[in-house]
Parts: sequence; C-alpha cells; structure tokens
Amino acid sequence: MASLVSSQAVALHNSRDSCWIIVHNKVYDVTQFLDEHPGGSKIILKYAGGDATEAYEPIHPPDAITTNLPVEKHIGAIDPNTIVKAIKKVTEADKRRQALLDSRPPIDEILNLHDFEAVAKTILPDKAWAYYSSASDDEITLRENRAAFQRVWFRPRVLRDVTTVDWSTTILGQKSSLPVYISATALGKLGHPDGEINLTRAAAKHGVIQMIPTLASCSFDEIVDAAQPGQPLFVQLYVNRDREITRKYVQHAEKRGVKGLFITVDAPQLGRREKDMRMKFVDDSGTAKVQEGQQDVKKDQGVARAISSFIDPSLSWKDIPWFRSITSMPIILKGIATPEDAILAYEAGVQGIVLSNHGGRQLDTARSGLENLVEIVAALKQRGPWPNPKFSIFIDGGVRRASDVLKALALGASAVGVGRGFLYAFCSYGQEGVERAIQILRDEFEMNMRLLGARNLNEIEPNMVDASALHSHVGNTPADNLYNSIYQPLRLAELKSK
Ligand code: PPY
Repeated sequence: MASLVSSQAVALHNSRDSCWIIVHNKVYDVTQFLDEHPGGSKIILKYAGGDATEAYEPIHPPDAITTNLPVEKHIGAIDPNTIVKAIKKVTEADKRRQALLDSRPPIDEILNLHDFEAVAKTILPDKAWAYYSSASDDEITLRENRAAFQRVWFRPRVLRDVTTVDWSTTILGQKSSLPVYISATALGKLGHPDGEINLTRAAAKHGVIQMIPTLASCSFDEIVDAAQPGQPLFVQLYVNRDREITRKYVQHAEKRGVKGLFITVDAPQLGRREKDMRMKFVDDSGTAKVQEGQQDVKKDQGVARAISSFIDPSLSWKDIPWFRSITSMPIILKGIATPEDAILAYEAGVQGIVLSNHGGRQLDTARSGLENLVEIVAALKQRGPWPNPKFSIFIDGGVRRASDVLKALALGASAVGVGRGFLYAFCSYGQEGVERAIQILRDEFEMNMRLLGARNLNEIEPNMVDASALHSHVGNTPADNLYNSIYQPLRLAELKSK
C-alpha cells in the first residue's frame, strides 16, 4: 500500500460494479468480496465510495479486512489533504443516547452485578442489547442458569474464628485474587468504545484473569499489549474451517504468553437468538422490513449468525491430539455437558473442562453447568484421583453473586467464569465498572465466607451445601426479583396492519 488515494477518487467507486471503501484511513476494493461478506453486501454498499470505519469497528477486529482481502485489493492510504472533514451532525439518536448516559446512577450506587445489567439494558443501543442479552429459542436455559443456583441451599458452620478470610486461589497454575475468571464474550465495542480492553486493564489492577474471545472487537494483539508484564491471560478459541488459521492463532497466543487455551466445543452451529435476529427486522429508517416484502427477512440472521460461518462444524474428538501437537498451553474444552463427554475429555488428556451451555445461547433446555457438575464430579471420582490437580473443572452461566461461586466450589468446581456480568459492567461504566464489579464480588466473598464458616477456599466443602433439590426441575424456586425485573421477554412478530 504505497500510493496515496484522494477521497474524490474513492467516491467514484460507489456501486456494486466497482465498490471501494475506506477503513481506518486505508482504501480497499471490495467489489469481489461483496457477495462473500458474512454480513451481506447491502451493509457494505451503504458505504460504497466513502468511509465505513464507524460501521466496521464494533463488529470486526481491526485486522479482519487486511487478513481477508488479497493484497492486490489494498488500494492505498487515503490522502489526508483530500479528506473533507464532515461536521458530524448530532442526530436525535445521539441526543437520546447521551441523555441516557447522563441518567446513569453514580457508580457507588451500584451494589451488585444485577445493577450493571439494569443500567446496560437502559443505555445500550438496541442492537447491542439484543446481541448480548439474547439466548436461544425460548431462553429457558438462560433462565435455568440462574434458577439452578437457587435450588442449592447453604449449610453454614459456626464458631470457627473467621477474623481472617482469604478467597484467593490459582487457576491453571496462575494466581487469581478471586475464584472467578472473566469469561469470553464477543464484540465488546458494540457496547463501549474501548471494548475488551476495559476488562484487560481492570483485570491487571485487581489480579483477575481474562479470557480473550476469538471474536473480540479489539484485536488479539491490542488486548495483549494492554496487559501488564506478566499478567496472566487465557484465550477462547473458535476452531476455523481452515486449520492453518487456527494453528497460527494458537501458536501466536502461546508466543505472546497466554496461559490457557479454552476451545469452544458447543457451537458447531450458532443457536437461534431471536432477540438478535428480530433486530434486523427494523432498518435504519425505523420501518419494519417485514412490511416491505419478505425476501430480505430470511437473509437477516442477527449479528451473531451473520459472522459465524467460519466456525468448523466438523470439529471432533479426533482433533484433540492435533491441538496437543501444536501447543503446550493447557487445553480446556469449553461446553461439556455430560459425564460421558467429561470422561472422554479426561481420557483425551486435556487439562480441564468448562461445564457451560454458552450462557443459554446454544441448545435450549440444555441443563445448567451447576446441575451437570454434580453428576460429572461423581463420574470423575470413579476414574481417578479427586480432587485432581491435573484436571480442572470450571463452570459458567448465570453467575451474579459470590454465593453462586461458593456453591459451585462446594460441589467440586475449581473456579467459575463470569461473562455477561463483567460485560455489562464495562458497557455501563467502562473500566471503572469492571473494577467496581470485582470489588463487589470481593465484598460478597468476604461476607459469605465468614457466614459460611470457611477461612479459605480449601475449607469450602461439599457438606456446606444442600443440593438435593438441584435435579428437580418442577419445584418452586423462590422468585429472583432482581434478575426477573431485568429479564426482557421475547417478542412475537409484529403484524402488518398494526
Ligand atoms: C456468541 O455470540 O455466543 C459467541 O460466542 C460469539 C459469536 C459471535 C458471532 C458469531 C459467532 C460467535
């Protein structure tokens, strides 16, 4: 990319026959790529002959265009003398958003992780909220993830001198100030301009480990560069149909010092997240596409489905030795849901599993990680040493309180992943929000451990919980009023004549 290109020259290529766009001050010829774009050609054509950076940024890592487009299509850098600085018009939508941001409560009024979710629901653009909050089909698993924790009750011990309590631990051999890691959630810039880096910086300050998502809005290197020297990071992996891309990504992560590879195994196809999909029924002018004709509707799959086509559905147990051969990072399979598969993972020689249903976003009515934990621990106890320092069990899904985490630890988990809880914290208040979320969890750990009679995490024992109701899916669970007031029910299709 040696030559400078004027913006007037770019403006001439404004059609399907010749389509140039500007991203981050570089000019690209995307004419041939239009029909291959996972998000469809229409969105690119909207910016044909002009600057697409604003639309591109939240949902693509910075290097997506350079890695996907052959070099001969990289036309050149934009000539800075030709850029006509558009005076950005403040739209009604901008004003509404600013008013919502101004209406946020002061951060010290945020008392729990649910509060972040309530703020995020109010201030996030509709598409971002729909993408983050959605789960698959009827969202039953999403709600069950919360409900399962409430079917487990504590059996606290008393008179144990709990003056000093310590909830620090190690996760895959890495120090962590909490038995919690930040689980991967994609497309962070949909919710905050600094995206995932909010998490990296807060994690550095408070000794928490972040799992970098494959589909982060920030590039992998931007995130690692934002970390402090020696700060432990994990990485989440979507396995690409092109294994060479995956090999390079994994080996690059290892070279950059990442301490654990979490391979997502529960998403050979993406779940149907209807809140996300339905967003696409409304175009920028606010009219429902369903009123204009049906042909567009089928193509509209929501943010997630639009960019998921690279994920390899042929991934199988046979691939595990290959992963072992390309990296010496600990390998953890994320998305295990049965003792049968837990044992296969154990026998395959990986270093751990995450009992996860992908935050309720994949197979609806799949059970919660917490419920699966009980069966899986029982099965693994019959196979080998327990607890086994060489095989860790993590869970995620629906975790909002330190008490949820302590229940999981009592039932045999090594640590617990929190995804949306931290995501909503940075969407609402940036890095400060994540720091506040960590502080809140810390306060909750301190109180809960004292009240439970455990001075450190080794003293959290199975007999501190009553999980006898966990497998009952019919009993009445007390209403979770905080969560239920944030949860937004699904919407039916709107009728034409409305
Ligand atoms: C999810 O949305 O559940 C993800 O795991 C991330 C993602 C985002 C977009 C496409 C595929 C997966």
